[in-house]
Amino acid sequence: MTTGTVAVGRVRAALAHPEKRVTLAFLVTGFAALLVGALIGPLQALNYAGVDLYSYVPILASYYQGLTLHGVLNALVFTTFAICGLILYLPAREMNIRPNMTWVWSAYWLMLGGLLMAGIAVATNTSSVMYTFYPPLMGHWGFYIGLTLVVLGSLMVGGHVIHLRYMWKRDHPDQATPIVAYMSVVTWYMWFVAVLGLVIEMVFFLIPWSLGIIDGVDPQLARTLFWYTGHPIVYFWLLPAYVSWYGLVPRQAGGELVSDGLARLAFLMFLLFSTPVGFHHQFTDPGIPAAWKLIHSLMTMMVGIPSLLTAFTVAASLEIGGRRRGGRGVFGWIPKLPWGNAAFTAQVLAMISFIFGGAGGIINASFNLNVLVHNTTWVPGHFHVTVGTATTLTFMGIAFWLVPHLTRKPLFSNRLALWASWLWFVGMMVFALGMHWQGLQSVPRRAHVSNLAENLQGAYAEAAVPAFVTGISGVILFFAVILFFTVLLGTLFARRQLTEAETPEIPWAQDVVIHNEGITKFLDRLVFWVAAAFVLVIIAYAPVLIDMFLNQVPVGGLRLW
Ligand code: HAS
Ligand code: CU
Repeated sequence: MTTGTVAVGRVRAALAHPEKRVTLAFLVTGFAALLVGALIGPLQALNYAGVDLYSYVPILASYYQGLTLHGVLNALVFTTFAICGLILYLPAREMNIRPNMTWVWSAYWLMLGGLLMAGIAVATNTSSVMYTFYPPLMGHWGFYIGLTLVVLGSLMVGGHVIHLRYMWKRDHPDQATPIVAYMSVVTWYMWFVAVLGLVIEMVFFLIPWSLGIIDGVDPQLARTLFWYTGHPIVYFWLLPAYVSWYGLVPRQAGGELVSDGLARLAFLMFLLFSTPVGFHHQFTDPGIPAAWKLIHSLMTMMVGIPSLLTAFTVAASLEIGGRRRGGRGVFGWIPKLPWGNAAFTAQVLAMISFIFGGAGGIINASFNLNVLVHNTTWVPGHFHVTVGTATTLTFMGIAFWLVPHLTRKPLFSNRLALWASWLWFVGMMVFALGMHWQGLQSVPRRAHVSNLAENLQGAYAEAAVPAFVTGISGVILFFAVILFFTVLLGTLFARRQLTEAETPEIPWAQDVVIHNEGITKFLDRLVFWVAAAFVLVIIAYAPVLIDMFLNQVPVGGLRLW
């Protein structure tokens, strides 16, 4: 083949799938945010081991500025950008419809503009308000408007994916939505239901407040609106990983998806139960009647069920793969899985971490146990094995095949990618061990414990062992970050182009046509299910929110940093 024909082939491929470039832009921007955010992480782990490195990092004015950057970039920015890439590209390819490029690029640029605004606000130390930005702490308006633009862009992408499914359904009235598209669209619908609280908080309260248009905000109302979105946002981070666990990983394992119906049911349950549970973040808040807290606690148990279904379906799907590869006996299929493939291994390690994340979550959600762990390091312990590993390590695993797929560049090194995945997994498990354990010793979260005031010296001496364990994890994770980004950048900047045959294809686990009949047809009536989700939300939130809106106690802003 001459260089000319190669070039023509490449141009044709790009024209056939122009959505590859926008997907890559979303992914790369997300991972760039993760690089900065994750590099701050080891400082925080070492903080808990009593090692204060903040004075050696002159660009960070305080522990709290570092923590805000870490949380905003990793949990809010990395996830949202990566998700907009993943669950735009996968459903569009599965349904074989080309997205409207002008629309999705506009969403991307809007989000990038928002990221720059919020990023500058935090980097210049005007907005060290953490990723929960509770009033009366007051950040710069650029922070709030920037984050709102990021959310708005994500809704543009989500709305478009919903529209693509609508077009697909029009052309295929006898078929059920293909499974990956189904899961993606349900995730976007869930996000639309979930985002309302945050949008109201930003548009009617925080933005006008930070601009000086209104004098005060009621902290209790703001917290409640925040957690209305703040819980389901964790499923917005998790469900795209589930899309891969159900829709792609079984194929990578050499197996298949064992149950299409259970997969759909699990996603529908997330649509219904993700949002009416936010009070489980506010069990210790005044102003919310205990009965409502208890109801949200019980609803949280409901939203645990689809994850238990997922554990069953995904494990069974992997088992088929392991047995097809020659595994025998009860556990003999496990060593037969393709552990040499980094794209696969990263995601299975992510699943294993989530067993612990889920167990901790159930403890958090228990009305009476929560008081033991709330506002201690237990909570960051929990969310580093959920969003920090189940989600992040899955996205890393996806990147190991998707970036070569999008760019036609070879993966820099599967071996290094395996090392990065294992180190991330081990580092996060050790971190979670240290943080959960310290939490049980009442060490507070979000505390600059390596720089305690004179009268508090030794206050957490009892937690010395888990504090040390946490510090070790920071060192392991530092190497994991370096290795992962070596692989990612090495892949992006590779000189060699893969041939068409060498380029990884999308590993669809299920490529059969599902007829739109019976229970599947019922599950496919998404507008009905969205309406049902709204009804549950109204029942769970209206009485308390109406009361809070009518009895506001606005307070002025504070800047404590
Ligand atoms: Fe959570 C706090 C309850 C899931 C993230 N959570 C947080 C915070 C974050 C977060 C960021 O009820 C802190 C917010 C803050 O800053 O204050 N969480 C839960 C519950 C679940 C849960 C019940 N959380 C998540 C997920 C997250 C996440 C997912 C991110 C992605 N969480 C809470 C509560 C709090 C909380 C309270 C407030 C605490 C407080 O006091 O402040 C459930 O969804 C968990 C269900 C999960 C399971 C596990 C299923 C296992 C699976 C893996 C199977 C493995 C396989 C591998 C197949 C039941 C699916 C097999 C492989 C082989 C090789 C054998
Ligand atoms: Cu929650």
